[in-house]
Amino acid sequence: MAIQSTEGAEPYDLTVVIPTFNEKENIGPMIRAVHEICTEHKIFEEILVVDDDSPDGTAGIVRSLQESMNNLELLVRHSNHGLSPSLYDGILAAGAPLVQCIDCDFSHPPEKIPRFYRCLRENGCDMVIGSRYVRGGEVRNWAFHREILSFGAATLGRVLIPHVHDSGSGFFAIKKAILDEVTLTPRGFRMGFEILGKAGWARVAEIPITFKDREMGESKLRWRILLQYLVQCLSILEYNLVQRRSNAIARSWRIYLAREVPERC
Ligand SMILES: Nc1nc2c(ncn2[C@@H]2O[C@H](COP(=O)(O)OP(=O)(O)OP(=O)(O)O)[C@@H](O)[C@H]2O)c(=O)[nH]1
Ligand SMILES: [Mg+2]
Repeated sequence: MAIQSTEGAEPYDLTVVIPTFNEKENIGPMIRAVHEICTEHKIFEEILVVDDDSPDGTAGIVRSLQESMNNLELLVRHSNHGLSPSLYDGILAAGAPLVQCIDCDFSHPPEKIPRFYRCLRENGCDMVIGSRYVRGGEVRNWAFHREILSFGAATLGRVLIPHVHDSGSGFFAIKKAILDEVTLTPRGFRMGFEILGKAGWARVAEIPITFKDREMGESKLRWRILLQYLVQCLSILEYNLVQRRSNAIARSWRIYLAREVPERC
């Protein structure tokens, strides 16, 4: 588990959660890229790698990097494998009040992290999403069927959370406090959507990103992820409309119908 800041030590500004499964080619360069950009922008970051016991030795690479980095933490999970459950465990274990999630395969540009951070820290946002579907955002090098599937899923997401264009993005940052008193059921690949659909956010901003397909390592995306997404949509509906434990859907529709200017960061 991530080490909480010990007494007397400087508290972290930001925890960067990197979920991994068989990312031996990418994990070292990604940790270095995150650390360099945070250092350049004077962000004191904790890097937390959440690995699902990858057979390719990803965790071993992190352990060897830990010898020279004391802000690098590793959480190895042995059960309930999956991307969203890993992100959730990472968020819960984060030592900082602000948490950034980023894929390990360089599909998400780490150089945007300082902008997410400023948005949370200075612009009063509760959640910031790296969006492929706002002006200035794009997807590069994806097969046509993936573009269609992703756009279709984003459109379905807008039925529930209409004021956000890319609710399925895995590149997002939150104030951890918005999860207080919230029961999340992480499943599939869309952890950000689970948070948008159930948590107590007030201001959400989207930052345009260029999403690049992975160059190294293997994709873990499977058809069952699509099924899990449909179940997740039902779970969010039930949480809002039957259990009445959140009014996130109503809040999002209110913002959308009022045509409130989207938050800019
Ligand atoms: N801990 C953990 N991480 C995972 C799991 N599945 C995927 N990941 C990580 O989550 C991130 C996104 O997974 P990807 O396989 O890149 O999924 P994708 O971006 O939708 O698809 P591709 O880029 O085509 O591979 C990467 O950092 C993966 O290593 C999992 O089951 N557990
Ligand atoms: Mg990827």
